[in-house]
This record gives sequence, structure tokens and C-alpha cells, in this order.
Amino acid sequence: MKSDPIQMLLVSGFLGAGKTTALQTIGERLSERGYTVGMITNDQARGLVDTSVLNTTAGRVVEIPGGCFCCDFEDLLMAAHTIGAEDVDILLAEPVGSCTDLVATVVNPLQTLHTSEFDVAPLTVMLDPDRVQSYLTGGNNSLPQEVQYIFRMQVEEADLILLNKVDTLSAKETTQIVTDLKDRVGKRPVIPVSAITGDGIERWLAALFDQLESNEQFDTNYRETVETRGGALTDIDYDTYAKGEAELGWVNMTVELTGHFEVSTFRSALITRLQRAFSSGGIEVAHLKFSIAAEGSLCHANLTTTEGEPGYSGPDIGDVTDGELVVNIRAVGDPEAIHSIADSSIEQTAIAASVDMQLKQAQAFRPEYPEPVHRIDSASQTE
Ligand SMILES: Nc1nc2c(ncn2[C@@H]2O[C@H](COP(=O)(O)OP(=O)(O)O)[C@@H](O)[C@H]2O)c(=O)[nH]1
Ligand SMILES: [Mg+2]
Repeated sequence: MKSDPIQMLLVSGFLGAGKTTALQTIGERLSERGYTVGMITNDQARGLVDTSVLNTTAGRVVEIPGGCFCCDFEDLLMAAHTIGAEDVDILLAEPVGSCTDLVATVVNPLQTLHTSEFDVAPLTVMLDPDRVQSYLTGGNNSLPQEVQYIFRMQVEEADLILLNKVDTLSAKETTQIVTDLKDRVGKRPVIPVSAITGDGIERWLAALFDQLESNEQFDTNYRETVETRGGALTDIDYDTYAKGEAELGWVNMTVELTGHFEVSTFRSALITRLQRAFSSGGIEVAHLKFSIAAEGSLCHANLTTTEGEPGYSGPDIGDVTDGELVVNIRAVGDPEAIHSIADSSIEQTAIAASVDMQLKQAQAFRPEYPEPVHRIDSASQTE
């Protein structure tokens, strides 16, 4: 089964679109089919919730902390080599949700400078239904113009588009959004999926692995060919892109919780408090996630818009003594203000639960101006 070069699959998309969830879902499906799967998670800081999510699944996981694939291309290569040395067949990688221009800065460099090592699958871009509706209609968008610009660029460079979270939509709504998206993106496939229920996932895999010999393993009822690729963005304005990234404050915190508490109660109390605080502070959440690890188990809470429904995942851990809380917040606003809201929300939740909290580490920053190591417009060009 070992394939050489390594198949590499990048799943892009805005913060909170469902990339990590989708990688976990297809990681499991590919492992079941006998593939050895590796994963590269990535963010702009340490203490990522994502890696702890993926670590609980089968497969090899390497985290690239402190940067994005395009600006830390060498780290990406090193991570790929580390995992590749373990006889991996398929490497799944999640770029940072506020990154774009990935075809020129990651896909083409891998294809042209490392041809014999990697075969990069069509670039998948995942979309969240709420955000896509604002994108399609141009109205009711809680994100600043420059952040919307990043979203638009992500869609433009996609080879394959997934409308995710269709389990939250009616069949009629799904059809409508898919039709509207198809009108925008020409011949590129738009596949409705649910990374959580698994709906549409086989259809996505069939499209991705269309050129693989092992394609017969995938559901050919849904054979979908990626005829037209989005290609490298030709007119991306890096100043606007950088401004969009800099609109976002990134906050990561690791907190030790000491005392006796019930995990689910603490989790919902904390997400409610955070949500209320961001709402009253007028701060738009792009993606807020936290994990609580206690007594060998791990569970999560997520928020992908300030006013949205919180999502919960992981086991019901029950009553515990002591735990570790890891918080990652990406929101539109000043990082210090976001940090201080998070800090006081955690503190109040801990006091209410009679738990002591101790901050182990915290970071609050804005992403820097993106400066990709490589930028190659065409897969047949070598810079
Ligand atoms: N309802 C629903 N929620 C989803 C789906 N996929 C992801 N989510 C939720 O969306 C939130 C963000 O998901 P995540 O995978 O972390 O997004 P990422 O930032 O793109 O990696 C989490 O609460 C997920 O549980 C889906 O198919 N349906
Ligand atoms: Mg993620």
C-alpha cells in the first residue's frame, strides 16, 4: 500500500470552518482502509487545542508551532520528513485559518521543488454556512472588510469546495447555498458535507483521490472530477491580506485548575461567560476553543461566531480533582483586551466552582505581515 511519493492533502478554510474535525474524520476513514495517516497541525502559537484533539486519534501528529506553512515552509518540510520517515501513505495538513495564497506559497513549491517527495492533492477549502451566506449576499457580515477579503481569496484559490456543517441546514437551504456557490466558482466542485456526521465525506474522498490507483476503494457512485483548479491567485494584495490578519487578536492560555469540579458544568459555565463577555464587549469571535484535560480524558468547547451556539465534544468526564484548561481564541479586536476578557471569565468561573486557577502560560498577539518563503505562480514554473 505504501505510496511513494507521499500524498499530501491540505485542508484550508476560515477559522472555525471545521478543518480539524474533517481531518479527524477522514483520518479515521483512511486508517480503516489500511492507509497510514500522518497529520500536521499548525497555528501561530504553542499550547494548541487542535493537536490535543488529533493526538487522541490514530495517526502520527506533528505540530508546527509559532508560524504558518507559507512563512515557515522549512518547518513544514521538516515536519513532513519526520512523519514521512514513518512510512506514511497520506499526510493531512491544516493551514492556519487566516492564511491564504496557499497554492502559490505551499502547493506549488511542494510540487515543483520537491516533486519526487510529495504529490499534493487538489486544495480543499471548507466553508461554514453562516460565513458563506454573508459572503454570497455581501450583507450582514460581522467581519471587517479585510478579513472578508481573506475569506474571498480562500474561496478563489480552492480546487474543491466543501460546504460544511450541512447537518445544521435543511435540505432546501443546502441546495440553495450549493447552487449559489456553484454560480460563483465555475466548474470547481462544491460538495455539501458534515464533518461531524460524515455526510458527503465519501464523495469528497472520491474527488480527492480521483487520480489514485486505489480510487476503487472510494465510493464511485459519487465520482466527481476536479477538472478545473483554482490555481495560484494572480492579483492578491498582500497589504490587504496582512491588514485582515492583523485585525485578528490571537490569545492562547494554559491554566491549571486545582480542586474538585464537575467538568461539563465547568465547561458550559465558562463558554457562557466568555460568550457573554465578548458579546457585551462588541468583539466578534472568529474561533474560540478550549479543552479541559482531567484524569486522562479530554473534552472541548467551541464557538465560531460570537452569537452562535456553542459546540461541545469529547466524553462526559464527570467529577474530577484537578485539570488543565487550554484556551485558543481568534477574534476581531485588540489581543490584550481579548486576553483580559478571557482571563476574568476563567477567574469568575473558577471562583464560582470553588476551584483554584493558576495561569501556566499565556500569549496575546496579532499575526505578523505574511512573508512567504516561496511564491510560485504556476506549477510548471520554478520560481
Ligand atoms: N454542526 C456541525 N459542527 C461542526 C462540523 N464540523 C465542525 N463543526 C464544529 O465547528 C467548530 C469548529 O471546528 P474545527 O474543526 O475546530 O474548525 P477549524 O478551525 O476549521 O479547524 C467545532 O465546534 C466543531 O465541532 C459539522 O459538520 N457540523
Ligand atoms: Mg483547526
